[in-house]
Amino acid sequence: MSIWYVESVPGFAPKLFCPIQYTDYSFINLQFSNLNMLKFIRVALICTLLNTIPSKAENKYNIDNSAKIQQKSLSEYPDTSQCDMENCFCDSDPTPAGVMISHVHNKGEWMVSYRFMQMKMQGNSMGNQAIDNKMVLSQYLATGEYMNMKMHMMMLMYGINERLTIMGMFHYTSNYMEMLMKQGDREHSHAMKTSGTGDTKLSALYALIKKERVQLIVNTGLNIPTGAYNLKGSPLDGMYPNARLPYSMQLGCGTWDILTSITYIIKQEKFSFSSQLNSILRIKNNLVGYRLGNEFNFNVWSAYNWLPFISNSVRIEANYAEQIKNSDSSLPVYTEPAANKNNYGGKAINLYFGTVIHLKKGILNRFYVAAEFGLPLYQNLNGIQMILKQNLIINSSFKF
Ligand SMILES: [Cu+2]
Repeated sequence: MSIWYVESVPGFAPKLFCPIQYTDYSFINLQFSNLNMLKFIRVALICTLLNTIPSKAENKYNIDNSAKIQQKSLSEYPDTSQCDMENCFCDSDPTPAGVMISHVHNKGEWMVSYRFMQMKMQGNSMGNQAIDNKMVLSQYLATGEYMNMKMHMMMLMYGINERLTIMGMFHYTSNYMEMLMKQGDREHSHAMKTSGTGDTKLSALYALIKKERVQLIVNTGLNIPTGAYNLKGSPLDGMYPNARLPYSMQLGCGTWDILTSITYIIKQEKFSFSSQLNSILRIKNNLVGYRLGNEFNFNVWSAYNWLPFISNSVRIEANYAEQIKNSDSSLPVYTEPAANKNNYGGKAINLYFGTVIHLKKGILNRFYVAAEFGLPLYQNLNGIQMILKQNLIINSSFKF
């Protein structure tokens, strides 16, 4: 087994945001083969927006039932845009570890957070069917067998005023991939590794609604291509000698992208519910001559605070990514699936279980620790791609 390294200076694995994988958890494999993801995302957006007017519905309910039921409408809850720290919505934040945008800060408040993500992939799929190495090797010289992607993220947030918060996010990524190569009649293993700092994301979050029990946050931002997207193999490499590595082994996407999201959260005494729609729109090709596909991500999650300082959550994440537009013409498309731009993008649904620990006494109120574990429910991907087995996310933050 030969191992070769590519150590990059700046870098980021764009495919951590490419929602792509397959599962062998067939007992929970939902069959949505006729599901049109774009239609789904349109519906999801409409649902999120419709969710934002429960106060009207509830007011009507209250008027209809006022004689019978003493129920408070959401619009009657105090507006917390001027709240003190102890009473803020954000101070009992049950947001799962994998959800990035869920709150704005008070004026002058800082938050620093560290998030770790690890995705493990094994085997290959074509569309929504698992396929064996033999099948892949009938079309390519090599096939991915196992992949481990780790990402470290540092995030900084600052409250400009009670409704507007700015955010910066920095990445360090490492990718490890084991492959099987075909050389004549013989097969041999091969590993590749890339690591380095990644793209940088800057965002502005605005709370359209910031009440004690309901929040609606819109976010718009920019992906700054600080990650390497021109990593090459070593001169002695068997597959990419002095040649550029496939799209998925690069650490950055090389493009300035527009990030948007809309998040709606309702919080009851112990239950909270949230839906969120995220998108990454890529406008121009990078200097190599391609751009990754646009991406859409829809999250629904619910959390239950069964003790004051601990909550558990269930989250469903639906992803849709388009194919790569144009291509890196230096990549020989028959080498391996990852070198062929047709093997990128698709639809996937993942299920996550999470825990949040947030002690609310004194200085500890400023700390937040959360972990989430994800399993794939469904995937239908373009071409041949590796199968997601699990996703682990750990997040901690501190406010000051
Ligand atoms: Cu924050």
